[in-house]
Amino acid sequence: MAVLNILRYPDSRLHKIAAPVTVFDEQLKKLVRDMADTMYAAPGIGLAATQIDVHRQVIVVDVSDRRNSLVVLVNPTIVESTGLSDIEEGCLSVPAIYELVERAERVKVRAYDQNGNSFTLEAQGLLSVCIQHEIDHLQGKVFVEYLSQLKQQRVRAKLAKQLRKSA
Ligand code: K1U
Ligand code: ZN
Repeated sequence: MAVLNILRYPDSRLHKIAAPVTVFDEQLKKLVRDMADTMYAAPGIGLAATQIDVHRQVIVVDVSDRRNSLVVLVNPTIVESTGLSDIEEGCLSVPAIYELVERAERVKVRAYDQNGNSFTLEAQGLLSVCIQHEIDHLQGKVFVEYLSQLKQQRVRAKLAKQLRKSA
């Protein structure tokens, strides 16, 4: 089991754009296992490789209550989105900040699993929002960057206070 360090906003490495995975090998399977361990330990319901400073298009998600329904998305692409969600988001890279961001209620995603098998997933509700949030991470975008400048200033002030407290 390997629980890895999660980058904290505003770390500039969170803005790197992830490259597509081209080789589905043992190293990729280990990355997926480590990401799942890190997500469950946090605890979180999703994690993008970007957040552990690995800039490859890999996401893990588990929104189940029993934490036993891991979804692995390699090179994910949203091919359809409909509706408007009203679910507040959190982020392991922005601890203790929860905000509403405009997201689609339902998405259809094409991706590969860790073995290189392609599949299509139709998601709604929390799973849909979480997948959109994680795909943003792969594109170097953190959810607070959708907020107004004023709200972003408040977030930065809160995070700085958290850091001072923990020092
Ligand atoms: O990407 C991340 O930082 C993970 C993030 C995913 C997410 C949560 C909510 C809406 C959109 C995306 C989290 O997991 S934050 C933690 C969290 O929401 C949670 C943790 C434990 C139990 C239930 C939820
Ligand atoms: Zn996040």
